[in-house]
Amino acid sequence: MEKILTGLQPTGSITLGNYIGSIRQVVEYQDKYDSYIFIADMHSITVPQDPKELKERIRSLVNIYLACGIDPNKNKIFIQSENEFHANISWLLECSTYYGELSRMTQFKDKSKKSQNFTSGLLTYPVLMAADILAYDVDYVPVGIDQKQHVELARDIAERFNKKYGETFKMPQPLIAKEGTKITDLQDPTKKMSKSAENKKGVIMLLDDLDVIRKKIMSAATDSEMLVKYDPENKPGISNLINIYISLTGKTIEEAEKEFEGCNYGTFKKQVADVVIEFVSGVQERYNALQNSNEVDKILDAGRDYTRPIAKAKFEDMRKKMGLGR
Ligand code: ATP
Ligand code: LTN
Repeated sequence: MEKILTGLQPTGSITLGNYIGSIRQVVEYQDKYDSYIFIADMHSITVPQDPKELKERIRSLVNIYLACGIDPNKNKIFIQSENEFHANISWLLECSTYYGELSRMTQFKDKSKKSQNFTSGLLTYPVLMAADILAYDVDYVPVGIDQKQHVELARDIAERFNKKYGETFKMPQPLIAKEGTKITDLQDPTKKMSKSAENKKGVIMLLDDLDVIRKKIMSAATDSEMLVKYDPENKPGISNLINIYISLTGKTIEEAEKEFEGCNYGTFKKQVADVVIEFVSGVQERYNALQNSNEVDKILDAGRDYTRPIAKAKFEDMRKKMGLGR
């Protein structure tokens, strides 16, 4: 079975956009691939974090994924910082990576522009990501398009290391999900629904209060027509609500348009809200049960214990080939 690995940063709350555009696909992958999922907590500290909040977000993120359908029997789920070999491998790889390569990364250029006092971790971030990937000889790395460049760098580093020290790493490939449905902001449907949006009125968080979700949907921006029709260009608000509706019901655009023929926008929004609330309340029920149990600790212990020896063996192999130690 081919292997995939993906890392999740424990920053911000998960939105309905994240679920429809990304988590759903990860849930599908678990039946096709030998899947590794980890919380990239060491990547998150490349920018300032509050320690107490970070700890809560790590547990919360694992529980959200489990509540959304990630099956711990089909995935190795672990926390990056609990497997110290990622950082060890990262250092060895840093010494096969050029400063110029890292300073040319788009994410680094964008993020370093925002502050004068950025850490060196922000620069070396992609090497730690390469270590995450190369430690397990994975075939594919499911990532958003913004992370593709980092996976390509991991390939360059792997190739360089293999050439210099002998065959050590498998070449990973980025797996960019088929154009997922982009969910837009309910208040400004020309913008992506984003967890870092300043105004949260247009953003549905999976952990939002159910009444708040209903209000957000009922006050979503629409248009002056009275026609439930899929036309993202001219009717972005209505088209976004249709996208949400069909994503959660599995219906087609045509079926949805037919169903709401002649409906006013209030009735249509109420139906969308019902569907979203039914989905979210199921997620929240499972999430709350997990938050109140120690099941997640067992899952994370098992993930850590499974992955540590694999990453350790890779580290030892590299160390030996590089002439380190006795
Ligand atoms: P930020 O506000 O920090 O940019 P975000 O909410 O946009 O965060 P990311 O962490 O950048 O989310 O993305 C995580 C995954 O969720 C990516 O695969 C991305 O494509 C997907 N995703 C995020 N927002 C949406 C959205 N509105 N519609 C569809 N997919 C989305
Ligand atoms: N950089 C990624 C998170 C991440 C990752 C990884 C993804 C860290 N290590 C390894 C895939 C493979 C992000 O910000 N989304």
